[in-house]
Amino acid sequence: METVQAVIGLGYVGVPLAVAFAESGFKVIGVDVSEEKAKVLNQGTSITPDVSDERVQALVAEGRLEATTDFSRVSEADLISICVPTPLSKSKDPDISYIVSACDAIVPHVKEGAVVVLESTTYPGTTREIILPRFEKRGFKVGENLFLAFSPERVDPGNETWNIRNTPKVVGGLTKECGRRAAELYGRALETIIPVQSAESAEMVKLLENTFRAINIGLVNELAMVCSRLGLNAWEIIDAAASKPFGFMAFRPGPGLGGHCIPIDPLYLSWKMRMLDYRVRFIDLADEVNSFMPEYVVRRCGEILNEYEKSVKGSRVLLMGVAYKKDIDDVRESPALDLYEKLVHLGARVVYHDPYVKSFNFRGETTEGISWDQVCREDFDLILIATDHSRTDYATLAKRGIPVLDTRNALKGFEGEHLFTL
Ligand code: SAJ
Repeated sequence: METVQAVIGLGYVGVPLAVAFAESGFKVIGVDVSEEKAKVLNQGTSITPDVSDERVQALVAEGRLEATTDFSRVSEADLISICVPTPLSKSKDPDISYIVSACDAIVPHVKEGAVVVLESTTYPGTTREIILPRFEKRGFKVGENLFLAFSPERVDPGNETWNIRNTPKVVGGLTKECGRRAAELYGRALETIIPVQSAESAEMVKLLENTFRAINIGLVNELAMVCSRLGLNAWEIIDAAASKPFGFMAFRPGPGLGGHCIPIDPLYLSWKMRMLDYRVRFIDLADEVNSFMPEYVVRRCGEILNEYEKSVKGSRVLLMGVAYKKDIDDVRESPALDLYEKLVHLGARVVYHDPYVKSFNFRGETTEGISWDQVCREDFDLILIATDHSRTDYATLAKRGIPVLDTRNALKGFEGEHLFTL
Protein backbone atom coordinates (compact mmCIF):
# COMPACT_ATOMS: atom_id res chain seq x y z
CA MET A 1 0.00 0.00 0.00
CA GLU A 2 1.74 3.20 -1.12
CA THR A 3 2.08 6.16 1.25
CA VAL A 4 0.21 9.29 0.27
CA GLN A 5 1.43 12.83 0.96
CA ALA A 6 -0.66 15.96 0.58
CA VAL A 7 1.32 19.22 0.14
CA ILE A 8 -0.69 22.31 1.01
CA GLY A 9 0.65 25.32 -0.89
CA LEU A 10 2.30 24.92 -4.29
CA GLY A 11 4.90 27.67 -4.12
CA TYR A 12 8.72 27.75 -4.16
CA VAL A 13 8.71 25.40 -1.11
CA GLY A 14 5.69 23.17 -1.79
CA VAL A 15 6.57 22.21 -5.35
CA PRO A 16 10.14 21.01 -4.68
CA LEU A 17 8.89 19.17 -1.56
CA ALA A 18 6.10 17.46 -3.51
CA VAL A 19 8.50 16.45 -6.28
CA ALA A 20 11.11 15.11 -3.83
CA PHE A 21 8.51 12.95 -2.06
CA ALA A 22 6.93 11.76 -5.32
CA GLU A 23 10.38 10.79 -6.66
CA SER A 24 10.93 8.84 -3.43
CA GLY A 25 7.89 6.66 -4.02
CA PHE A 26 5.10 8.60 -2.34
CA LYS A 27 1.88 9.37 -4.17
CA VAL A 28 1.63 13.13 -3.81
CA ILE A 29 -1.43 15.34 -4.02
CA GLY A 30 -0.56 19.02 -4.28
CA VAL A 31 -3.34 21.22 -2.91
CA ASP A 32 -3.60 24.95 -3.54
CA VAL A 33 -6.31 27.62 -3.50
CA SER A 34 -5.16 28.69 -6.96
CA GLU A 35 -6.85 26.92 -9.89
CA GLU A 36 -4.05 28.30 -12.09
CA LYS A 37 -1.26 26.75 -9.97
CA ALA A 38 -3.04 23.39 -9.95
CA LYS A 39 -3.60 23.55 -13.69
CA VAL A 40 0.02 24.46 -14.44
CA LEU A 41 1.35 21.61 -12.32
CA ASN A 42 -1.08 19.07 -13.86
CA GLN A 43 0.11 20.23 -17.28
CA GLY A 44 3.62 19.21 -16.21
CA THR A 45 5.01 22.71 -15.80
CA SER A 46 7.15 23.68 -12.83
CA ILE A 47 6.64 27.09 -11.21
CA THR A 48 10.12 27.13 -9.72
CA PRO A 49 13.60 27.06 -11.33
CA ASP A 50 14.62 24.46 -8.73
CA VAL A 51 12.48 21.79 -10.41
CA SER A 52 12.51 21.17 -14.17
CA ASP A 53 9.34 20.73 -16.20
CA GLU A 54 10.66 17.30 -17.25
CA ARG A 55 10.69 16.06 -13.65
CA VAL A 56 7.13 17.30 -13.09
CA GLN A 57 5.92 15.85 -16.40
CA ALA A 58 7.37 12.41 -15.62
CA LEU A 59 5.72 12.29 -12.17
CA VAL A 60 2.36 13.51 -13.47
CA ALA A 61 2.48 10.97 -16.30
CA GLU A 62 3.25 8.17 -13.79
CA GLY A 63 0.31 9.28 -11.64
CA ARG A 64 2.67 9.96 -8.72
CA LEU A 65 1.95 13.68 -8.64
CA GLU A 66 -1.28 15.54 -9.15
CA ALA A 67 -2.60 18.96 -8.11
CA THR A 68 -6.04 20.02 -7.01
CA THR A 69 -7.95 22.84 -5.33
CA ASP A 70 -10.15 20.27 -3.57
CA PHE A 71 -8.97 20.31 0.07
CA SER A 72 -11.12 17.26 0.90
CA ARG A 73 -8.53 15.17 -0.98
CA VAL A 74 -6.31 15.34 2.14
CA SER A 75 -8.55 12.54 3.45
CA GLU A 76 -6.36 10.22 1.33
CA ALA A 77 -3.12 11.40 2.92
CA ASP A 78 -0.94 9.64 5.50
CA LEU A 79 1.30 12.74 5.62
CA ILE A 80 0.24 16.37 5.16
CA SER A 81 2.90 19.08 4.74
CA ILE A 82 1.73 22.70 5.06
CA CYS A 83 3.86 25.12 3.03
CA VAL A 84 1.89 28.36 2.95
CA PRO A 85 3.21 31.95 3.18
CA THR A 86 3.82 33.68 6.52
CA PRO A 87 4.26 37.36 5.64
CA LEU A 88 4.19 40.40 7.89
CA SER A 89 1.15 42.63 8.25
CA LYS A 90 1.41 46.35 7.41
CA SER A 91 2.27 47.02 11.08
CA LYS A 92 5.16 44.52 10.82
CA ASP A 93 3.29 41.94 12.97
CA PRO A 94 3.15 38.23 12.00
CA ASP A 95 0.37 37.36 9.56
CA ILE A 96 -0.46 33.67 10.13
CA SER A 97 -3.80 33.92 8.34
CA TYR A 98 -2.61 31.53 5.61
CA ILE A 99 -1.72 28.90 8.22
CA VAL A 100 -5.10 29.31 9.91
CA SER A 101 -7.06 29.06 6.66
CA ALA A 102 -5.03 26.05 5.52
CA CYS A 103 -5.74 24.32 8.84
CA ASP A 104 -9.44 25.15 8.77
CA ALA A 105 -9.61 23.77 5.22
CA ILE A 106 -7.95 20.43 6.05
CA VAL A 107 -9.06 19.64 9.63
CA PRO A 108 -12.51 18.35 8.61
CA HIS A 109 -10.94 15.88 6.17
CA VAL A 110 -7.75 14.58 7.81
CA LYS A 111 -7.92 10.85 8.47
CA GLU A 112 -7.07 9.12 11.75
CA GLY A 113 -3.41 8.29 12.15
CA ALA A 114 -2.24 10.99 9.74
CA VAL A 115 0.94 13.02 10.35
CA VAL A 116 0.58 16.79 9.83
CA VAL A 117 3.79 18.82 9.45
CA LEU A 118 3.88 22.63 9.34
CA GLU A 119 6.83 23.97 7.28
CA SER A 120 5.95 27.67 7.11
CA THR A 121 8.34 29.87 9.07
CA THR A 122 6.58 31.13 12.19
CA TYR A 123 7.04 32.09 15.84
CA PRO A 124 7.70 29.40 18.48
CA GLY A 125 4.38 28.01 19.75
CA THR A 126 2.36 28.32 16.53
CA THR A 127 2.03 24.56 16.01
CA ARG A 128 0.88 24.00 19.59
CA GLU A 129 -1.21 27.14 20.08
CA ILE A 130 -2.83 27.51 16.66
CA ILE A 131 -2.88 24.11 14.96
CA LEU A 132 -3.31 21.68 17.91
CA PRO A 133 -6.60 23.16 19.23
CA ARG A 134 -8.20 22.90 15.77
CA PHE A 135 -7.48 19.18 15.60
CA GLU A 136 -8.47 18.56 19.24
CA LYS A 137 -11.76 20.34 18.55
CA ARG A 138 -12.48 17.65 15.95
CA GLY A 139 -11.90 15.02 18.63
CA PHE A 140 -8.38 13.96 17.70
CA LYS A 141 -6.00 12.91 20.46
CA VAL A 142 -2.73 14.35 19.21
CA GLY A 143 0.09 11.89 19.78
CA GLU A 144 -2.34 8.97 19.68
CA ASN A 145 -4.56 9.12 16.57
CA LEU A 146 -3.15 12.27 14.93
CA PHE A 147 0.48 13.39 14.85
CA LEU A 148 1.58 17.03 14.66
CA ALA A 149 5.11 18.35 14.01
CA PHE A 150 7.07 21.33 12.71
CA SER A 151 9.87 21.14 10.14
CA PRO A 152 11.35 24.44 8.89
CA GLU A 153 11.68 24.87 5.14
CA ARG A 154 15.24 25.47 4.00
CA VAL A 155 14.63 26.06 0.30
CA ASP A 156 17.09 28.47 -1.24
CA PRO A 157 15.71 29.17 -4.74
CA GLY A 158 18.38 28.91 -7.41
CA ASN A 159 20.95 27.27 -5.11
CA GLU A 160 22.78 24.80 -7.34
CA THR A 161 24.48 22.94 -4.46
CA TRP A 162 21.84 22.60 -1.78
CA ASN A 163 18.41 21.27 -2.74
CA ILE A 164 15.47 19.97 -0.81
CA ARG A 165 16.75 16.39 -0.78
CA ASN A 166 20.33 16.98 0.40
CA THR A 167 19.72 19.90 2.79
CA PRO A 168 19.49 18.52 6.35
CA LYS A 169 15.91 18.76 7.61
CA VAL A 170 15.05 19.62 11.22
CA VAL A 171 11.92 17.92 12.61
CA GLY A 172 10.26 18.42 16.01
CA GLY A 173 6.94 16.95 17.19
CA LEU A 174 4.31 18.08 19.67
CA THR A 175 4.98 14.74 21.39
CA LYS A 176 7.84 12.26 21.09
CA GLU A 177 5.65 9.96 19.00
CA CYS A 178 4.64 12.87 16.74
CA GLY A 179 8.30 13.70 16.16
CA ARG A 180 9.22 10.07 15.57
CA ARG A 181 6.54 9.51 12.97
CA ALA A 182 7.23 12.77 11.13
CA ALA A 183 10.97 12.03 11.09
CA GLU A 184 10.34 8.52 9.78
CA LEU A 185 8.16 9.71 6.88
CA TYR A 186 10.45 12.63 5.98
CA GLY A 187 13.45 10.32 6.22
CA ARG A 188 12.07 8.25 3.32
CA ALA A 189 12.40 11.23 0.95
CA LEU A 190 15.17 13.41 2.38
CA GLU A 191 18.77 12.43 3.03
CA THR A 192 19.35 13.80 6.53
CA ILE A 193 16.80 14.30 9.30
CA ILE A 194 17.78 16.34 12.37
CA PRO A 195 15.28 15.46 15.12
CA VAL A 196 14.80 18.00 17.93
CA GLN A 197 12.83 17.56 21.12
CA SER A 198 9.75 19.65 20.33
CA ALA A 199 7.88 21.59 17.66
CA GLU A 200 8.89 24.79 19.45
CA SER A 201 12.55 23.85 19.15
CA ALA A 202 12.13 23.29 15.42
CA GLU A 203 10.27 26.61 15.04
CA MET A 204 13.08 28.38 16.89
CA VAL A 205 15.86 26.73 14.83
CA LYS A 206 14.59 28.43 11.69
CA LEU A 207 14.29 31.81 13.39
CA LEU A 208 17.83 31.53 14.76
CA GLU A 209 19.18 30.71 11.27
CA ASN A 210 17.68 33.79 9.68
CA THR A 211 18.03 36.11 12.67
CA PHE A 212 21.73 35.26 12.62
CA ARG A 213 21.87 36.55 9.04
CA ALA A 214 19.82 39.69 9.66
CA ILE A 215 21.91 40.71 12.69
CA ASN A 216 25.24 40.13 10.94
CA ILE A 217 24.06 42.02 7.87
CA GLY A 218 23.03 44.83 10.21
CA LEU A 219 26.50 44.74 11.75
CA VAL A 220 28.28 45.17 8.41
CA ASN A 221 25.80 47.81 7.28
CA GLU A 222 26.70 49.81 10.39
CA LEU A 223 30.37 49.10 9.66
CA ALA A 224 29.88 50.61 6.19
CA MET A 225 28.50 53.82 7.72
CA VAL A 226 31.37 53.91 10.20
CA CYS A 227 33.96 53.32 7.44
CA SER A 228 32.42 56.06 5.31
CA ARG A 229 33.03 58.54 8.16
CA LEU A 230 36.58 57.27 8.61
CA GLY A 231 37.34 57.32 4.89
CA LEU A 232 37.83 53.54 4.86
CA ASN A 233 36.55 50.92 2.42
CA ALA A 234 34.28 48.50 4.30
CA TRP A 235 34.56 45.79 1.64
CA GLU A 236 38.35 45.80 1.74
CA ILE A 237 38.20 45.48 5.52
CA ILE A 238 35.66 42.64 5.44
CA ASP A 239 37.58 40.80 2.70
CA ALA A 240 40.76 41.08 4.77
CA ALA A 241 38.96 39.94 7.95
CA ALA A 242 37.61 36.98 5.95
CA SER A 243 41.21 35.84 5.47
CA LYS A 244 41.01 34.63 9.07
CA PRO A 245 40.48 30.88 8.56
CA PHE A 246 38.50 30.43 11.78
CA GLY A 247 36.10 32.35 13.99
CA PHE A 248 34.84 34.74 11.31
CA MET A 249 32.04 34.63 8.72
CA ALA A 250 31.88 37.38 6.11
CA PHE A 251 28.72 39.31 5.40
CA ARG A 252 28.69 42.29 3.05
CA PRO A 253 27.03 45.73 3.32
CA GLY A 254 24.25 46.64 0.95
CA PRO A 255 21.40 49.10 0.35
CA GLY A 256 19.13 47.26 2.82
CA LEU A 257 17.52 43.89 3.43
CA GLY A 258 15.27 42.28 0.83
CA GLY A 259 13.56 38.98 0.23
CA HIS A 260 10.74 37.11 1.88
CA CYS A 261 12.83 35.52 4.66
CA ILE A 262 15.55 37.60 6.25
CA PRO A 263 13.70 40.89 6.78
CA ILE A 264 10.63 39.03 8.05
CA ASP A 265 11.56 35.92 10.05
CA PRO A 266 13.38 37.70 12.93
CA LEU A 267 10.35 39.96 13.46
CA TYR A 268 8.24 36.86 14.12
CA LEU A 269 10.50 36.11 17.10
CA SER A 270 10.64 39.70 18.39
CA TRP A 271 6.84 39.94 18.14
CA LYS A 272 6.37 36.71 20.13
CA MET A 273 8.77 37.90 22.83
CA ARG A 274 7.05 41.31 23.04
CA MET A 275 3.86 39.38 23.84
CA LEU A 276 5.84 37.87 26.72
CA ASP A 277 7.03 41.33 27.73
CA TYR A 278 10.59 40.75 26.56
CA ARG A 279 12.38 42.95 24.01
CA VAL A 280 14.84 41.13 21.75
CA ARG A 281 17.15 44.13 21.43
CA PHE A 282 19.51 42.59 18.86
CA ILE A 283 16.63 41.94 16.44
CA ASP A 284 15.11 45.38 16.88
CA LEU A 285 18.48 47.10 16.46
CA ALA A 286 19.38 45.06 13.35
CA ASP A 287 15.96 45.85 11.88
CA GLU A 288 16.50 49.56 12.65
CA VAL A 289 19.93 49.60 10.96
CA ASN A 290 18.87 47.49 7.97
CA SER A 291 15.66 49.49 7.47
CA PHE A 292 17.66 52.74 7.60
CA MET A 293 19.99 51.74 4.75
CA PRO A 294 17.80 52.99 1.86
CA GLU A 295 17.55 56.39 3.61
CA TYR A 296 21.32 56.38 4.11
CA VAL A 297 21.92 55.55 0.44
CA VAL A 298 19.64 58.37 -0.73
CA ARG A 299 21.52 60.77 1.54
CA ARG A 300 24.77 59.60 -0.06
CA CYS A 301 23.22 60.25 -3.49
CA GLY A 302 22.48 63.82 -2.38
CA GLU A 303 26.03 64.27 -1.08
CA ILE A 304 27.54 63.03 -4.35
CA LEU A 305 25.29 65.15 -6.58
CA ASN A 306 26.19 68.09 -4.36
CA GLU A 307 29.86 67.47 -5.18
CA TYR A 308 28.85 68.14 -8.80
CA GLU A 309 26.80 71.19 -7.78
CA LYS A 310 23.57 69.39 -8.58
CA SER A 311 20.47 68.73 -6.53
CA VAL A 312 18.64 65.42 -6.33
CA LYS A 313 15.60 67.27 -7.61
CA GLY A 314 15.70 67.28 -11.39
CA SER A 315 18.74 64.99 -11.63
CA ARG A 316 18.49 61.99 -13.94
CA VAL A 317 19.39 58.91 -11.92
CA LEU A 318 19.99 55.44 -13.35
CA LEU A 319 19.18 52.70 -10.83
CA MET A 320 21.15 49.56 -11.69
CA GLY A 321 19.31 46.47 -10.44
CA VAL A 322 15.97 46.23 -8.63
CA ALA A 323 15.93 42.51 -7.61
CA TYR A 324 16.51 41.96 -3.87
CA LYS A 325 19.78 40.16 -4.50
CA LYS A 326 21.97 39.35 -7.47
CA ASP A 327 21.18 36.96 -10.30
CA ILE A 328 17.50 36.51 -9.45
CA ASP A 329 14.31 38.20 -10.66
CA ASP A 330 12.54 38.53 -7.28
CA VAL A 331 11.76 42.09 -6.17
CA ARG A 332 9.92 41.19 -2.94
CA GLU A 333 10.92 43.58 -0.13
CA SER A 334 13.76 44.74 -2.39
CA PRO A 335 15.55 47.80 -0.93
CA ALA A 336 16.05 48.98 -4.52
CA LEU A 337 12.32 49.69 -4.68
CA ASP A 338 12.67 51.86 -1.56
CA LEU A 339 15.52 53.71 -3.26
CA TYR A 340 13.38 54.25 -6.36
CA GLU A 341 10.47 55.52 -4.25
CA LYS A 342 12.61 57.88 -2.16
CA LEU A 343 14.47 59.35 -5.13
CA VAL A 344 11.24 59.93 -7.08
CA HIS A 345 9.76 61.53 -3.96
CA LEU A 346 12.70 63.95 -3.86
CA GLY A 347 12.06 64.94 -7.48
CA ALA A 348 14.79 62.93 -9.21
CA ARG A 349 14.02 61.58 -12.68
CA VAL A 350 14.73 57.89 -12.04
CA VAL A 351 15.06 55.11 -14.61
CA TYR A 352 16.24 51.57 -13.94
CA HIS A 353 17.96 48.71 -15.73
CA ASP A 354 17.75 45.10 -14.50
CA PRO A 355 18.38 42.19 -16.90
CA TYR A 356 16.18 39.95 -14.72
CA VAL A 357 13.30 42.34 -14.02
CA LYS A 358 11.54 43.69 -17.09
CA SER A 359 9.07 45.77 -15.09
CA PHE A 360 7.67 46.28 -11.60
CA ASN A 361 4.61 47.90 -10.12
CA PHE A 362 5.30 51.41 -8.84
CA ARG A 363 2.38 53.31 -7.24
CA GLY A 364 -0.03 51.12 -9.21
CA GLU A 365 1.72 51.74 -12.51
CA THR A 366 3.82 49.23 -14.45
CA THR A 367 7.31 50.69 -14.59
CA GLU A 368 9.54 49.24 -17.28
CA GLY A 369 13.32 49.11 -17.21
CA ILE A 370 15.52 50.72 -19.87
CA SER A 371 17.65 48.57 -22.16
CA TRP A 372 21.41 48.07 -21.82
CA ASP A 373 21.78 49.98 -25.07
CA GLN A 374 20.04 52.96 -23.44
CA VAL A 375 22.27 52.56 -20.37
CA CYS A 376 25.30 52.94 -22.64
CA ARG A 377 23.92 55.75 -24.76
CA GLU A 378 21.83 58.02 -22.56
CA ASP A 379 23.04 60.70 -20.17
CA PHE A 380 22.63 60.53 -16.38
CA ASP A 381 23.67 62.75 -13.50
CA LEU A 382 24.22 59.72 -11.23
CA ILE A 383 24.34 55.94 -11.56
CA LEU A 384 23.23 54.03 -8.43
CA ILE A 385 24.16 50.34 -8.28
CA ALA A 386 21.62 48.65 -5.98
CA THR A 387 21.91 45.01 -7.16
CA ASP A 388 25.16 43.53 -8.43
CA HIS A 389 23.91 41.12 -11.09
CA SER A 390 26.83 39.09 -12.43
CA ARG A 391 25.93 39.55 -16.10
CA THR A 392 26.45 43.33 -16.17
CA ASP A 393 29.36 45.01 -17.96
CA TYR A 394 30.62 47.09 -15.04
CA ALA A 395 33.70 48.25 -16.94
CA THR A 396 31.44 50.14 -19.33
CA LEU A 397 29.61 51.75 -16.41
CA ALA A 398 32.85 52.70 -14.64
CA LYS A 399 34.40 54.18 -17.79
CA ARG A 400 31.51 56.47 -18.69
CA GLY A 401 32.83 59.09 -16.28
CA ILE A 402 29.36 59.57 -14.77
CA PRO A 403 29.40 59.58 -10.94
CA VAL A 404 28.52 56.12 -9.64
CA LEU A 405 27.34 55.22 -6.11
CA ASP A 406 28.12 51.52 -5.78
CA THR A 407 26.25 49.96 -2.82
CA ARG A 408 27.45 46.40 -3.61
CA ASN A 409 31.19 46.77 -4.40
CA ALA A 410 30.34 45.73 -7.96
CA LEU A 411 33.05 48.08 -9.24
CA LYS A 412 35.78 46.45 -7.15
CA GLY A 413 39.13 47.07 -8.88
CA PHE A 414 37.98 50.09 -10.89
CA GLU A 415 39.45 53.48 -9.97
CA GLY A 416 38.24 57.02 -10.48
CA GLU A 417 37.26 60.17 -8.62
CA HIS A 418 33.72 59.65 -9.91
CA LEU A 419 33.34 56.22 -8.25
CA PHE A 420 31.83 56.16 -4.78
CA THR A 421 30.83 53.40 -2.34
CA LEU A 422 28.45 53.41 0.63
N1 SAJ B 1 22.38 40.58 2.09
C1 SAJ B 1 23.31 41.57 2.40
N2 SAJ B 1 24.55 41.19 2.82
C2 SAJ B 1 24.89 39.87 2.95
C3 SAJ B 1 23.93 38.88 2.63
C4 SAJ B 1 22.68 39.26 2.20
O1 SAJ B 1 23.02 42.77 2.30
O2 SAJ B 1 26.03 39.59 3.32
C5 SAJ B 1 21.04 40.99 1.67
C6 SAJ B 1 20.70 40.48 0.30
O3 SAJ B 1 21.13 41.39 -0.70
C7 SAJ B 1 19.18 40.39 0.37
C8 SAJ B 1 18.93 40.02 1.82
O4 SAJ B 1 20.10 40.40 2.54
O5 SAJ B 1 18.59 41.63 0.07
C9 SAJ B 1 18.67 38.54 2.03
O6 SAJ B 1 19.69 37.87 1.37
P1 SAJ B 1 20.02 36.29 1.65
O7 SAJ B 1 21.33 36.00 1.02
O8 SAJ B 1 19.85 35.97 3.06
O9 SAJ B 1 19.00 35.56 0.71
P2 SAJ B 1 17.52 35.08 0.95
O10 SAJ B 1 16.60 36.11 1.45
O11 SAJ B 1 17.16 34.40 -0.32
O12 SAJ B 1 17.68 34.03 2.14
C10 SAJ B 1 17.56 32.69 1.85
C11 SAJ B 1 17.30 32.04 3.19
N3 SAJ B 1 16.89 30.70 2.97
C12 SAJ B 1 15.91 30.19 3.74
O13 SAJ B 1 15.35 30.84 4.60
C13 SAJ B 1 15.52 28.79 3.46
C14 SAJ B 1 18.56 32.07 4.04
O14 SAJ B 1 18.37 31.25 5.20
C15 SAJ B 1 19.72 31.54 3.27
O15 SAJ B 1 20.88 31.56 4.10
C16 SAJ B 1 19.94 32.44 2.07
O16 SAJ B 1 18.78 32.26 1.23
C17 SAJ B 1 21.18 32.03 1.31
O17 SAJ B 1 22.17 31.70 1.99
O18 SAJ B 1 21.16 32.11 0.08
